[in-house]
Amino acid sequence: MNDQTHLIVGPGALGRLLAMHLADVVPVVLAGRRALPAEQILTTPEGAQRSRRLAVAELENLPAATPVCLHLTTKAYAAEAAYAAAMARLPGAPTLVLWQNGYQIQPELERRHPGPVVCASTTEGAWVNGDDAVTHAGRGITYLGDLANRHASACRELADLLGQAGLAAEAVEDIETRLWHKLAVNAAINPLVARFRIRNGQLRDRPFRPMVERIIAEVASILASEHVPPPTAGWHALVWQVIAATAKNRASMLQDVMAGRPTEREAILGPLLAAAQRHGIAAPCLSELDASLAQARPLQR
Ligand code: KPL
Repeated sequence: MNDQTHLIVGPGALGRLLAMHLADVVPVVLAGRRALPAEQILTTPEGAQRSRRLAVAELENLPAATPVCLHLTTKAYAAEAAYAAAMARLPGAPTLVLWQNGYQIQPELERRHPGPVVCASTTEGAWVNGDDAVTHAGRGITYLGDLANRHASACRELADLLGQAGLAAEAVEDIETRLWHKLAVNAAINPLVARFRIRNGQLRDRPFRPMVERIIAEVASILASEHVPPPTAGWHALVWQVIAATAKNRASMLQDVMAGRPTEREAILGPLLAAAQRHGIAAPCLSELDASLAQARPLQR
C-alpha cells in the first residue's frame, strides 16, 4: 500500500464492484474481516466477464501505511466498527469516502474523522456470486459531496477518477439532500418488502399500495419539518418511479432478512423517527414497521 492507494473496506457487492473498476486506474487494496480470493471475476451489465487479480487483505492485518483514500463500503450498521478497525492501523488521515445508505453514520464520522470526509450516494446495482465473483447488474450514477462543502476539489477529483474507471460519477453541492432523498425512497420500499417478503413491484398491488402512500405522507411531513427540499417531481413520483424501475428486485433489506443478517433499519428509519420525535410529528406506520423489523427473524426454509 502506498500514498496513491485506494483502500476499500467492505468486500460486499459494492466494494468488489468499486475495486474491480478502480484497479484499472489506481493501486487498490480490498480489505474485509477475512481476505477474499485475490482472483475475482466481474460480470458486466452486458453479460461480458473479465477476471482480475486484486490485492486483498484482512482488516486486522492491514499494512501500516496511509492510503490516499479509505472507501468504507460496508453496510451502514457495520461502518463504525470497520472505520475504527481500519483507522487503528493507518498512521495518517486519508480522505474518507462513505458509501452507506441512510443518514446516520455520515454526520457522525464527518465529526470524528481528522481528514476530509466525502459522502457517496450511488444507484449502481450489483450482487455477489460467492467469494470470487461480482455481477454488475445495472449501471447507475454516483453522486459525491461533503456535508459542509469544504472539499469540493477532492469530490471533483474522485468523480473524475471513477469516470476514468468506468463508473459514472458527479461531484455535487447538495449531497445531504441527495442522501435524504435516497433514504426516503428506501424508507418507503425496504421495510415493507422486508416485512411482507415481496418483490418491489408487488407494492403496486393491494393491500400494499395504500401502505406505501401512507409511508410517503409520513416521510414527506417529517422531511418538510427538517427543511429537506422535496425532489423536483415530488415524493410520490420519485418513490413510484423507483418501484417501477426495480419491480423485479428483492430489495437489500429483504435479502438481509432472508439471510438472517442485521438490516439497515436503524440507518434508514432511525433518522426519520428521531426527526419525527424532535418535531412532535406522529409517524405510526414508520414506528410500526421499525418495531416489526426489530424483531425480524430469518425466513424458515
Ligand atoms: O436501494 C434499494 C435497495 O434495495 O436497498 C431499492 C431502491 C429499494 C431497490 O431495491
